Amino acid sequence: MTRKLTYLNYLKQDLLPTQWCPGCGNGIVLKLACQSLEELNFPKKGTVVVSGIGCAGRSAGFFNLDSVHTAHGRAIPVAEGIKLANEKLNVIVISGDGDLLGIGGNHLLHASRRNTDISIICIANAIYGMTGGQYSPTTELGSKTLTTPSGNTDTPIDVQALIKAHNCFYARSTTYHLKHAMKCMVEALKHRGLSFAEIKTQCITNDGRRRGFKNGYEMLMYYKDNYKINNNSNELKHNEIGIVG
Ligand SMILES: Cc1ncc(C[n+]2csc(CCOP(=O)(O)OP(=O)(O)O)c2C)c(N)n1
Ligand SMILES: [Mg+2]
Repeated sequence: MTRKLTYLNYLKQDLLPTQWCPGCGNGIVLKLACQSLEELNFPKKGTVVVSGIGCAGRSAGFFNLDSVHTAHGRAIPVAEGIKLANEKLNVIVISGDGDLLGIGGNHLLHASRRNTDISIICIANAIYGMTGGQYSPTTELGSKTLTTPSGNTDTPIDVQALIKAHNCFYARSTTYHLKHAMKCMVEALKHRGLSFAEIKTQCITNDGRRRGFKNGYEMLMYYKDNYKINNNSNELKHNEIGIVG
């Protein structure tokens, strides 16, 4: 059987393998994003990827098309600027939960008010991975991290509610649900206006190991067992993944 590997055209193959840790989910998101670009036949010359800072923020550099590695938290305003300068471009942000919802949270809030036509893929590992595992705005209540050794007591951001408050596109998936995650990305990329695909992604090195997971595989099995697909609802429950549009 011949495998279709043309999605690799969207990657700088000479940079592979990535520098991400063994068991990290970022490569899964990167591959699915490339496959989504291929599915939609996005032109390499008409597409730009923007990332902020963090492990997830390294994503932009791997794409074999124009990309920008911005300052921490600033991927969204840079993407908005690119779109304003040339509205014909497909402008995609790929970055981490800390970058997009923590330091960059204010930009997300206001970009969603403007409904800027950009697609945002959030690598949501619920941790500040690159800097050692400090808790992030999406860390679950009770979760043990470097900075919450007795368990997180801060309510995580309700990302769905934030995005839907301004009637933008929201989808949620995980790195276990490969076809579903790709569908979320494809629909987010097709959407006109601001779209946000939150992909729950495992970080074994600086998150999972503190929570008792032995390896990335166990974290994927956690996603498998704990997230159910619901594509027929306008509002996803905490343990549901789906496209709410
Ligand atoms: C202005 C600024 N503040 C803090 C940092 C340190 N810093 C680098 S990456 C990072 C966290 C990134 O977290 P996230 O976006 O979730 O990405 P991940 O590493 O988890 O993929 C922080 C706080 C920085 N580089 N710049
Ligand atoms: Mg993170």
